[in-house]
Amino acid sequence: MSELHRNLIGGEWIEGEAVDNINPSNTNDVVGRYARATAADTEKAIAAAKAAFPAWSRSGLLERHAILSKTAQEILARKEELGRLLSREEGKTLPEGIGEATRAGQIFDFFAGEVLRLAGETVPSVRPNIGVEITREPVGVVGIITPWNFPIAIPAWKIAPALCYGNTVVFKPAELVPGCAWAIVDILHRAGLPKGVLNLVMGKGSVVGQAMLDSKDVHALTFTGGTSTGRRVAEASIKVNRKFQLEMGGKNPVIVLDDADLKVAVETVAQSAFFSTGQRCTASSRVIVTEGIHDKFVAALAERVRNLKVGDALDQGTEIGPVVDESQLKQDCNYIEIGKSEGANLVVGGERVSRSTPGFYLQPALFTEATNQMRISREEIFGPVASVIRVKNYEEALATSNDTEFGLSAGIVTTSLKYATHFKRNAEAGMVMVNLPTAGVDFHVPFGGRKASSFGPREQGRYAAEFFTVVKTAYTSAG
Ligand code: TXE
Repeated sequence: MSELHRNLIGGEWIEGEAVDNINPSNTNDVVGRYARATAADTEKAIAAAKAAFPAWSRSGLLERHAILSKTAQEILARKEELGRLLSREEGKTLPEGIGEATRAGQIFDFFAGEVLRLAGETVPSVRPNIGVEITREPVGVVGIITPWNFPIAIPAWKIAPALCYGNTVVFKPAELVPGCAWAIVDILHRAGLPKGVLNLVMGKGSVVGQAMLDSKDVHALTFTGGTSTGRRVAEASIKVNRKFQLEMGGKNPVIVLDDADLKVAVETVAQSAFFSTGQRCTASSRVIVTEGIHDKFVAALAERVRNLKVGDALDQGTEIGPVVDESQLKQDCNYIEIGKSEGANLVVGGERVSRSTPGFYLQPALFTEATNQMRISREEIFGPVASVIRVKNYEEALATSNDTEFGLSAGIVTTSLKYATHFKRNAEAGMVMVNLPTAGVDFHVPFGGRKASSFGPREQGRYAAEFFTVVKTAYTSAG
């Protein structure tokens, strides 16, 4: 039997009930055994983080810089191995897995630099002989709750800034992906983090996550996941006056205009909708196409989707890995049935397919003749399922793209500077893409959405300081 990967609480590796981590490409393959934390473990982790905060919040900048930098170097040196682990436990393809591991390393590298760049402001007072200093301080104990779809990048973009700015952390990864979470915590621990600064509690959302939400000693909570869980985080946080940040779902549009380059349009939409098995909050599932290009675009896209190679995430040549688990696969298939019953036309895919190993394989599904009012156009499916909505012109395309409760990412494929410029200004989304997939963002610039997609300050890049610090304004009289 393989070694049990334990939780890290107060600097000690703590036993717990063993849970198998299953490979969605091959359910006979156990990726590893991981300890499940209890509510009591979670309380201990929070207490350890609280105890470690005074010293860590005043720790030397060079100490923090060295730990984050060392972590970045180890992740980058092991990116193939970590990428493989990621693909094995989550199901995205190996190049996607290695790309994500690389990005995690780059994020730690970025925040290793940010440690040395935290600046404040000194301004004159409106009163004579008084000076005003504006500084940023760490918030305290930060709770981090992450989803399964980016098992190493999302933990990295929350843990790195939390530690960079002097906070201590209690980290709860999604149940389906403990492997990457454990690996990243192990690397940080060995890089020299003092006891209790970073605590890992793997386990159920309803137990471990809930214990974090209920604790008055978690001073800030950053969450990425489903909309209904996000609401629980918000409600629980308001009760204890906790700072919180939510990244939730999307129903991201991509517009294809008559003047688009057909090849660019097909590739942009195929990438946006189906890569990473459509399991990205920035994936596009609403393809809004103007009349003049509609038929030839749909024919070319259907051809591309028909030929997408679905298979084992680790196999060379696989373009689309499996869906993450049985329950997500059921959700995807259920929405495909809903789409058909609503009158959309399933032109290609949508059926469960088998491969040489038992896994959760779904042929990417493309609907046409959809309307923006259908449930498949309004609710987040979170799988390789996209619908084409036909519109008359740019104005109708823009109105349709904004007619959603979400607002994470929005794309347009056009050769017109006029429409591209207008769209960048008028798309109701946190991120706008011109001739680029709706998913796939840089690690050093802000990430986040509007409306029901996000709440609170942006993540990533220098904007992360907004959430992971609190501002202090100090006045000094010359006497
Ligand atoms: O999310 P959950 P799930 C969407 C997507 C998907 C759906 C459900 O539509 O089909 O959400 O996915 C923890 N207190 N997205 O079930 O449950 C949980 O353990 C505290 C979109 O994975 O929200 C996990 O660590 N925590 C999203 C985290 O919350 C709780 C990415 C997210 O899980 C909790 C993922 C509780 N009571 C899913 N219950 C995106 N937009 O990126 C659960 N958790």
